[in-house]
Amino acid sequence: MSRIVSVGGAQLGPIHKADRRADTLDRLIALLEQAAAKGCDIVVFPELALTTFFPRWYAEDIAEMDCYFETAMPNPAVQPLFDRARALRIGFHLGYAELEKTASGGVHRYNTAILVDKDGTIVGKYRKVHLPGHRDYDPGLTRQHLEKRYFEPGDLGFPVWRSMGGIMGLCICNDRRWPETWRCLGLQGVELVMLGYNTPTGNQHGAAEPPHQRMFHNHLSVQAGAYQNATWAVAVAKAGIEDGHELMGGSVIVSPQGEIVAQAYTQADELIAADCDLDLCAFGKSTIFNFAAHRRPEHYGIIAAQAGATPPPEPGAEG
Ligand code: CDT
Repeated sequence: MSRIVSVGGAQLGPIHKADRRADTLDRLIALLEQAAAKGCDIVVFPELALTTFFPRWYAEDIAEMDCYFETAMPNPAVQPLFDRARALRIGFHLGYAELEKTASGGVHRYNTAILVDKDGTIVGKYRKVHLPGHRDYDPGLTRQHLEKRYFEPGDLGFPVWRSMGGIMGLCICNDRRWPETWRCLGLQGVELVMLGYNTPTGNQHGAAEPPHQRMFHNHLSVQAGAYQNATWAVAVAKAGIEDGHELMGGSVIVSPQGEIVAQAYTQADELIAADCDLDLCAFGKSTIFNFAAHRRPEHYGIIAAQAGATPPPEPGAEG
């Protein structure tokens, strides 16, 4: 018995500020068609897959960036992707900037991802919880990373959905570095985690963290999250030199044993694919990571009770 979901990871090369939305959509649709031709059930596009990574630019008035946000999903600009996917009977995951208008005339801005099934129905939505970077312009940095300025933290938690015969979960970019993300999904029995990322190859603090280490951290996070929760994972980059700023590639599909089973080798538009047998999750979930048998939540209260670390007092500082 097996439950195979054929998964495509549609890595994107750079999307420059000046690129036309219709041309970007054509690139996504070309990758979707490649995935369908390979027999994929679902294709995963990156974080903020419709635009340049605009949080690298500072704007005094955040509304200046609203041109990068979607106010509805789908909308006329992305409808061709939904239509083509439905015609090809392929699901997809898409990251985008979401602007939500409230009944009282306010707005919320989120870094969002959706899961769309083979009928073109949006079955799941996730809003990024762990927003990296900073809120204000910081002249001390080699480049800005202003996600905290342009987005609010997600308000939907870490939900999962039953789709395509399995239990599906989403997270976005920086979320992959936090074990809390994976465990919240793991505790709901997740079998396939989909995520997109825009990760610079260089450290914005100018620190000695060379690109190979940053790629290692990318893979280490996804492989650990997959292994420790006995789930498949697909992590997909927007890569290459975007408006002069380099983003890493290295998109991967990772098995529930934590092994990379497919990996991109370019920083351009590139499809990776693997047949993911969701039944392979059962081994880890029923043995070393049988949560019901082995977890000790009575000792984990500190994780949900505080954000920052509280080291013990220095010796001699007590009195
Ligand atoms: N997009 C995103 O979340 N990128 C971050 C880089 C943060 S550098 C301040 C990441 O964790 O990959």
